[in-house]
Amino acid sequence: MNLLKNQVVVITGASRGIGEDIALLFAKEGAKLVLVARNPEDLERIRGKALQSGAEDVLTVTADVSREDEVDVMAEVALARFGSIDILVNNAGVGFFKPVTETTLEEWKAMFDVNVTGVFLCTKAVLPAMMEKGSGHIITVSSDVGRRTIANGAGYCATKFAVQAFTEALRKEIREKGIRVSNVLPGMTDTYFAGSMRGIPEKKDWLKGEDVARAVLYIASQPAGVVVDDVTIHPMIQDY
Ligand code: NJP
Repeated sequence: MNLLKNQVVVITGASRGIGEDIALLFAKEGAKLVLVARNPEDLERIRGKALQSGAEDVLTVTADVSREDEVDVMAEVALARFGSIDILVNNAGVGFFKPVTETTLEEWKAMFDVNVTGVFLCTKAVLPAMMEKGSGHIITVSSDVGRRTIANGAGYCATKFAVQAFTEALRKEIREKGIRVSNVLPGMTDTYFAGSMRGIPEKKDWLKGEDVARAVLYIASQPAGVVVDDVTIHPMIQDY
């Protein structure tokens, strides 16, 4: 279909789960991909699959999205290789699901470092080039619990509410610069990440990563001048 032909797309957390499925779907649409995560071996595996799926070019960058130095280098090498960044997909995320009394400060900080600071740093790193070009799209994989809360998810929900606030304010701030800001808010999705949750329904009802990826593609492939703000996607049966 080539919906993303000549589009340079940075995807964080691209080494498995939802990020992998976004990478492979975008590859089929002919995008040039920059795949980001901390584990280089996993990234290389996805790079091979993305090239087989039709990606025009694939660069992998090992980086921790919560580290400003590594994120800045990621943006620099992406720009050096491709000359521009058209779409940033902020997808990397971590979650610890347990009662507040059992949540350690380390876990709390890890969630805020990746889910909130990581989105801030990656967005900040790509914005100057987008502003110079006068176009771009920041798409963040938030969560349906960025708008509602669940028991045993207080810290995680707090990070996703924070991300919703950050991106909604950013949308107003950079609209005039020609840059779109969109969010996908998925419900339970069958990934490694979701394996860490407790007290939730049986896995059979969950979304697949590719369901979320299709929502991201829908957002990313709108004509210029059309902005999809938020897409909430969840399983038909979601009783948690
Ligand atoms: O998670 P998982 P999902 N720096 O664990 C990477 C949201 N979400 O695909 O760094 C850079 O399979 C990690 O790679 P590595 C969720 O909040 C999910 O389910 O090598 N990258 C891997 O590629 C998140 O925002 C559900 O460990 C880092 C990827 O992130 C997004 O969906 C429901 C990193 C995580 O893959 C993708 O999650 C919902 C770092 N510091 C929202 N830390 C759900 N699954 O049910 C991790 O509402 N990564």
